[in-house]
Amino acid sequence: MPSINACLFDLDGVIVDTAKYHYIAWRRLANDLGFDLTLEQNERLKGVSRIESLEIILTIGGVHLTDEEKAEHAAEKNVRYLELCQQMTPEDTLPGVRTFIDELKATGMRVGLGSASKNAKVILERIGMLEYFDTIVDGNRVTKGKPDPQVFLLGAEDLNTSPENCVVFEDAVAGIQSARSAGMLAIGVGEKSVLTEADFVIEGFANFRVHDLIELSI
Ligand code: B16
Ligand code: MG
Repeated sequence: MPSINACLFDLDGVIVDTAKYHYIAWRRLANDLGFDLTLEQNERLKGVSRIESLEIILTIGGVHLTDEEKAEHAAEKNVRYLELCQQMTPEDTLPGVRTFIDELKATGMRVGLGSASKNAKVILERIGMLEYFDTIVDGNRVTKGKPDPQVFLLGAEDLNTSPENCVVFEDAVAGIQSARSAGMLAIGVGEKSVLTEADFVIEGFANFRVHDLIELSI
């Protein structure tokens, strides 16, 4: 297997648990439109862009809107989401991930962010990790969302490396598909039963160190 010299991290669900805030904001929107959104249905929104998430929700509720109405509702949801994110602090960083990235950087590994979120920089700022990444590819830079490989291919390009030398850490099915079609090693963060297409799955970074990554990638 080619040697790994770069790691690309998804944001929501890998670095920080923002899924709960996305859920609250989307659920309120669904309620405003007259239906409910379950936690199980919310799983389908992970890793998916804002507007595509709205399309999924409208299908769930059987609601038809004009493009203009969709844009208004997506903007409204984002205002609510950002309000909820105001309460985030560095304490909200998921266990072990900061130490893991520190350790990666100490070994000379390049580190990038690959997120579908247009709010990625605001979130990173709130948790004090804006300066951690050698590159940030977010929802403002991509034209094709996950499962398209674009987000991670741009990350590899920014880090002057090749896809086969990159590892991706992802919590969403769409993100694992994106990493795999980019030709990168895809490590799922979460449950094996959900992330079935990942090369490996880890529970999180609390018990995962750089030597574990090296073992997985050889
Ligand atoms: P925003 P990731 C994704 O981030 C989230 O998983 C997904 O639930 C969200 O809809 C998407 O970002 C867009 O987020 O509304 O902030 O632009 O997991 O790719 O880091
Ligand atoms: Mg995610």
